[in-house]
Amino acid sequence: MSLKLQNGTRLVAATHNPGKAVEIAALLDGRFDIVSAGDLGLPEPDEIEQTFMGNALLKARAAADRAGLVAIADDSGLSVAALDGAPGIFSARWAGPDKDFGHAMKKVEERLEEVGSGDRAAWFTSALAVAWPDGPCVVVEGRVDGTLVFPPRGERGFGYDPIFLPEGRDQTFGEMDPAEKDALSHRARAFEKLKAALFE
Ligand code: ITT
Repeated sequence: MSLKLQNGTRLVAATHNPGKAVEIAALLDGRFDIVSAGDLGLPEPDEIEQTFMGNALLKARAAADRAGLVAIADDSGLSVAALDGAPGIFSARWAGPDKDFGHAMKKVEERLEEVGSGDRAAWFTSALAVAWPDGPCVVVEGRVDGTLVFPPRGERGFGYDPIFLPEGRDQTFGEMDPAEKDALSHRARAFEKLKAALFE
């Protein structure tokens, strides 16, 4: 079988995060016929793996097999150097059941105060996995480096965007135009690799 995805292929975007779904659709640039996991009523699998790539593969596999369609999943998160890479794969879980990222960003700030480090280096990672129903899986990873700022700045984007200042820029992901974030984000970098590998 061919591991190339033809334009117009029907794809499941295996995410229940609306902010991510918007970015995935923008980064795929109208190339595919996308249906979301939410629209199909697919359940959210437990993210039991220890890596971004492992969890991305798990989510893509679950959606592809359930839907009988090629699925694309993202597993991503914020890693803070002074916190030994936390929250990392636990980024969504730090926001609690209410998905309160104001709380999660506060927790990052408090943990940094606790460790007493002035190092504000951080990075976002995105692992993107594509799975064919009962078939193979491909996974790639992208990363963007930056520094953390407190208090949070900007209302755009989602998750930890308001505290993340990408390298060489003076606006946080929460302040910048979504198209600018999509030109340099971890997710965009992972998509570049996916495009090189899979898109016709
Ligand atoms: P799905 O698993 O349904 O896709 P999720 O939100 O649970 O949704 P993850 O397990 O991959 O997704 O968690 C990633 C978290 O990391 C996400 O909830 C955000 O808070 C954060 N994150 C990832 N990418 C981000 C970005 O571009 N900007 C800000 N925060 C981001």
